[in-house]
Amino acid sequence: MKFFQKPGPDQADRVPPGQHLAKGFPVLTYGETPQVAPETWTLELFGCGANQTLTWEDLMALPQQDFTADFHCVTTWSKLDVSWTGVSIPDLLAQVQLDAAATHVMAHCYGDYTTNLAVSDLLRPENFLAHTLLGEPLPADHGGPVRLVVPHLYAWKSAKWLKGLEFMSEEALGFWERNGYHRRGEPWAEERYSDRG
Ligand SMILES: Nc1nc2c(c(=O)[nH]1)N[C@H]1C(S)=C(S)[C@@H](COP(=O)(O)O)O[C@H]1N2
Ligand SMILES: [Mo]
Repeated sequence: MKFFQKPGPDQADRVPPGQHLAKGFPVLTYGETPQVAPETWTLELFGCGANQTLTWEDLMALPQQDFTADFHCVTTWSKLDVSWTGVSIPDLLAQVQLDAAATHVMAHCYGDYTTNLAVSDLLRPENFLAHTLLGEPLPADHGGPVRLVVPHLYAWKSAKWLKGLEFMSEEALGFWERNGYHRRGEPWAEERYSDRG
């Protein structure tokens, strides 16, 4: 069986260095897959002036958009043009009055995975919370009911089963970042591993 395809000429310039195109859409999860029903899902926005809990209904009441984005896993597979539906991060945070001190964020997940981002890397219009993948409810193994998607960074930043965004005035490291992965993870610069000794 062949797991990787050679990118065509039109796709080659969209595949970052050291990456290969995956067939299908692999699932990459550390540990068990949490089972979270939309009715019980909540998202806490907290820290540095944020103080809000969103339910599924609240999320659905926000502007809904289709997003097409490339997806790059640090284990070297990439998938181009994944189509999702959800809510952009600027729309999600429109009502949140963040302190000027809020420079970093920790994404918290059901199942206790965490990943860290700079606020400037989170607050981009191409970032979003996804609840739909290819027109179907986001499957549990891909992070349903709701995941974060941050296309410009390696996919370990795209937290599945998202349950919280914690705003912070200094950087803290998430799960993979404490275990050797790069604090930022930009695929075109191949920011795969931490340079801390
Ligand atoms: N909560 C949680 N989010 C996670 C992970 C995880 O193990 N737990 N794995 C990350 C990694 S390493 C990748 S590559 C992508 C994989 O997403 P997929 O399983 O939908 O392909 O999810 C990221 N988000
Ligand atoms: Mo990954």
